[in-house]
Amino acid sequence: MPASGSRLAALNDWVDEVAALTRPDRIHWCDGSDGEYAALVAGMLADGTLIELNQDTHPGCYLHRSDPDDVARVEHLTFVCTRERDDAGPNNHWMAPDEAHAKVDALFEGCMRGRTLYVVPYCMGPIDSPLARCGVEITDSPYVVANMRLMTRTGAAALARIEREGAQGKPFVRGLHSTGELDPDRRFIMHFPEELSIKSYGSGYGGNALLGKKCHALRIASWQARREGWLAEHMLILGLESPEGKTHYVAAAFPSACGKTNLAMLIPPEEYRRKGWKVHTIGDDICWMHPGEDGRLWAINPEAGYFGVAPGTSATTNPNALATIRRDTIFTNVALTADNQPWWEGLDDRVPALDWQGRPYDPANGPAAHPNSRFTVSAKQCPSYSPRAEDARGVPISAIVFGGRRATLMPLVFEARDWAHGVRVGASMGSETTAAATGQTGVMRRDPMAMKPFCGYHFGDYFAHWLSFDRPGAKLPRIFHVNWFRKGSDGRFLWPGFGENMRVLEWIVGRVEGRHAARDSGVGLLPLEGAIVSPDCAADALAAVTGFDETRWPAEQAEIAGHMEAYRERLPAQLG
Ligand code: GTP
Ligand code: SPV
Ligand code: MN
Repeated sequence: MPASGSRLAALNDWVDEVAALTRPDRIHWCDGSDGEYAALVAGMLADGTLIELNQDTHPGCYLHRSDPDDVARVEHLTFVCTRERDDAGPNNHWMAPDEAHAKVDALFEGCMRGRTLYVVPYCMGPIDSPLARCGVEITDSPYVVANMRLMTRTGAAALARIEREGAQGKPFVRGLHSTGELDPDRRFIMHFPEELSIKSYGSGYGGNALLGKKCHALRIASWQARREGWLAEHMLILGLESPEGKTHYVAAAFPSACGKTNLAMLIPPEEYRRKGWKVHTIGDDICWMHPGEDGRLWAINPEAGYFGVAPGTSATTNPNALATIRRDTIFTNVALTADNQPWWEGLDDRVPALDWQGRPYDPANGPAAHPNSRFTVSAKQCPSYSPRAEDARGVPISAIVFGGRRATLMPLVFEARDWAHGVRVGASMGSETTAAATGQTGVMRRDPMAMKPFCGYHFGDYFAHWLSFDRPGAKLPRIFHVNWFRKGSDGRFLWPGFGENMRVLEWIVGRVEGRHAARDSGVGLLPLEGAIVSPDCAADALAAVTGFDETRWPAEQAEIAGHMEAYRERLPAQLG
C-alpha cells in the first residue's frame, strides 16, 4: 500500500492513521488530472455508479442515481462539536468532541475494506489568493472525488500549497468521509471547528459528502472567519455592469433552493441588453468577504463549480445554466427521456421515460426528477462566468441582499436604513423550507442570513460579528432584502422572477449610486411607485408585490422577537 504521497509529514501521518482505522484495500492520492477523472468515470460506469447519458446531445455527461434514502442534507444528523456547548449555540445540534469522535470512529472502523481510500487535496478559492483556504478530503467514494474535482480546485497545485503552508505551520482542514452503508440510522455529519476537522459518515449526497462545500467553506470557515475578522456566507456573487461600463458587485444570501444560482446567472431582459447592461457570474452559493485596506469588503467565491438545483431550470428561466450543463456534467437523481437525455420538471414538455429511481415514469409515483435533483459542473463552462472570479484579490462588494421564500407579507424589495438595521433584517429572515434538506417542505422557519444550517457557532456571536464590521474607516455595502416568491390569492407567484429580477437589481445599484429615491415604511426603505415595473406583471399584482401591509407588521415583529429569544444569552443589545 503506498501510504506516503506527500512531503508533509502531518498529512502522511493523518492518512496512515485513517487507513489504520478504515482498512482500505488501496490508497490513491488524487492529482486532479484529466486522465484520473477519465479513469474514475470508467470505473463508475463499469460498476453502475454512473450511467452514460446521450453522448450526442450531452457529451461527457453522466447520471448518478443515489440511494432513495440519501437525497438531501440531513440537518438533524449534522453536529457542531465544540468543547463548550454554548459555543455551538442553540442554532446547532451539539455533541461533546470526545463523544462525537468515539461515536463516529466506531462507524469508520474497517468501513473501507474492499474499497479504495482516495486522498483529495483541494483549495477553496483561487489557488494564488491569500483569501483562499485549503483542505484535504479523504473519501471512499469515487463519485465524491469526481464531484470535488468539478466543485473545487483539486490536485497537484492544491497539494503544493498545502505543503508550502504546512511547512510554515499553517494547518489544512481535515475532512474524513465514507459512504458507509448509506443507512440513515448510521449517518452523522460531525464538525470539530476547534480542530479544523470534519467527519462525515453514511451519506453520499452533496452537502453531506462534498466536504469542501458546506462543511468546510461555511461551518468551519465561519468559525475561522469570526476569529480572524472576515465573513463566510451562503451567498451568490454577481457583477452588474451598467451601459457606462461601471460594474457593481452584489452578494446575495437566499436559503437553499431559493434562487441563488438563478440570480447569479441572470440574463437581463432584451430592453436592458440593448442598452448595454450585463450580468457577470462570480459565484452561486458561497462567498468569503474580507475587509480590505480601502475599507470595502472584498469577496471571493471559494468554489470552482456549481452544484445546482435541476427542477425549474429551463431555456426561459435560466438559459445560462442550460448552456453550462450541455457537456461534462454529472447529474444526480434526474429523470431520463427515451433517448437517454436528462430531464426534470420545468425543463420542457417532453414526457420522461424513466424517473429518478430508474422506474418507468408514472405520475402516481410523484415527480419524475427528485425535487432536489442536481447538476455538478465546472463554473468555467458558464457563458456568464466572470474572469474576476479567478482574481486573487476578489471583488469589492457594493450591495448585500438578503431574501427568503415568503408567500406573504415581505415585499419585492426594500433597503435597510443602515448597517445595523441591515444586520437586523438579515437576522430576522424567514423562508419556507425546501427539498434541499430532508423533512417537510413549505414550512415557514427563521433562517438568519440563510445560515441556519451552516453557521458553525452561536448565532448571537454571529450577529455581533456582523455588527462589528461597522467601524471607523469602513466603507460597507448597502443592505437590501428581496422576495421573489410572494403569491396571490390564486396561489400563483405575483412577480415573474428570473430575468425580470434585473429590474430589482437595477433599483438596488441605483440606490447605491444615489439615483433612486425611496420611501420609509415599517420594514425599511421601499421603491417609489412606478420605480419598478415589468411587462409581465399586471398593475394590481405589482402594487401588491411591491407594497407593504403595515397592519401585519406588529405580528411579524412579535414573531421575530420570539425567535431572537433563543439567542438571548449572547444577543447583541442592538438586536434585542
Ligand atoms: P441551493 O443550491 O440549494 O443553495 O439553491 P439556490 O439558492 O441556488 O436556488 P436556485 O437558483 O437553484 O433555485 C431554486 C428553485 O427556485 C428552482 O426551482 C428555481 O427555478 C426557482 N427560482 C429561482 N429564482 C426564481 C424566481 O425568481 N422566481 C421563482 N418563482 N422561482 C425561482
Ligand atoms: C444547499 O442546500 O444550500 C445547497 C446544496 O447548495 S448542498 O450542497 O447539498 O448543501
Ligand atoms: Mn446552497
